Amino acid sequence: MDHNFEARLKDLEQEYMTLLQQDNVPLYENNGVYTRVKYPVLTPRHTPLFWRYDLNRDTNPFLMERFAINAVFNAGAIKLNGKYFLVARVEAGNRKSFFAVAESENGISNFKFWDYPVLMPETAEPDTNIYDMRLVKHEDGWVYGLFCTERRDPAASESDQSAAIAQCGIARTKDLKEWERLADLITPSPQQRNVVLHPEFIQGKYAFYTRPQDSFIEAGKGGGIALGLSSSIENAVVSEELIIDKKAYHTISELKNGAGPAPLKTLHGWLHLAHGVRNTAAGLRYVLYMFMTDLADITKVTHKPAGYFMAPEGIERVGDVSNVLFSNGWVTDDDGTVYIYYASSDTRMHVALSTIDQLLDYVINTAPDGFTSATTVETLNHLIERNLHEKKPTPLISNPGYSSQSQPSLHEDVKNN
Ligand code: M1P
Repeated sequence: MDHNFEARLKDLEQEYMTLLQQDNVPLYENNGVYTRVKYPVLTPRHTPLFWRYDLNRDTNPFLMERFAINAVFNAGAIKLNGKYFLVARVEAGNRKSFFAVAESENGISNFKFWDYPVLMPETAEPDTNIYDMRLVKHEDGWVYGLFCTERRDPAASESDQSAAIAQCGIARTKDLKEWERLADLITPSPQQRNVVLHPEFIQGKYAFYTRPQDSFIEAGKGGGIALGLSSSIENAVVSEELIIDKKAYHTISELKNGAGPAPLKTLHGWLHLAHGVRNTAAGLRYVLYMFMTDLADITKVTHKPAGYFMAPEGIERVGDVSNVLFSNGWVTDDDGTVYIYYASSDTRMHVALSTIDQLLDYVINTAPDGFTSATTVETLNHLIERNLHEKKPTPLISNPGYSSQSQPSLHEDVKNN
């Protein structure tokens, strides 16, 4: 074995610098909706060497990895002071996750972790595991991070060491450095994951997208993405969860679904990105889908294209939990560019690029699910007919006032996300 400490360290440093300096490039993708970017934006190899190695020759003569990083995924995202920040779920080799901030100047390349991970304060009931932060700049002036806090189920028998209770942890910050932990969200549901804070007050209250869930994995009779209101954020209590986007038989979300990042406000409605889950012989399959809710009534889904928006492809299909795409962060630039940060297979982070105009066109003009094979053929035949026999295709769903050439741009400046 080569014990040449200095030479190995130089190699490690070189490899790390090359990775961080690698410029990312949008790939040519022809679906017209979004463009994937070539390289993952964060992986375990992006974590600093001084997290993984004891760099002291005396205490670590073999230059061994002393702290394993298993995965970097499911990052919340926000743009602050012109920079793009990801608050990633970093999973150590011991399966415990924690949050760490990485920043980039352009949102697609050179994401660099801050030296220290987030020191998340705890409530009186310590967290065993924390993960999947959704960041939102709320109109009350705070940046909130909502995340899943997981603890062992106190009712589980000694022989069952996997039963857990998931709940929503809430923390707030001004700078992503200092975090104030608030009380965990209380809801009627025994389990809670994928909770997202709406960026604006609704009827003077904080609005939470929740996912009522019966058990740790199964949503059970918890039927989909819900909305609930709380008058307090410091001691948030949602007493009623109204399902706004339910799971449905023989769809991409027949098993369960969950909200992604906080919705984006546009002139036409709130754009939502979410994940849908179905079971297959090969295990669960997680895909991303979109829908839009009404500006005046955020419980009302106005548009929902059939099927998925993005599904795992190529290398994305393989990882710790294969066949999973998951997104809990996106960022909008003032020019309408949307950076969709997504994780593949609970292993690494990627970004895809789109625009508010493209996403609106996709959501408004893609046919909804008719829930049967016959209605699917009907939708396809409608498109074929128009393509073969009409010179000027019209949108499937009319969108008065909207054209892809419209000036000014359709998106409203949403500076928080
Ligand atoms: O393993 C896939 C995902 O499973 C959970 O999501 P959900 O609660 O919707 O099933 C989460 O643990 C998530 O972190 C993970 O990516």
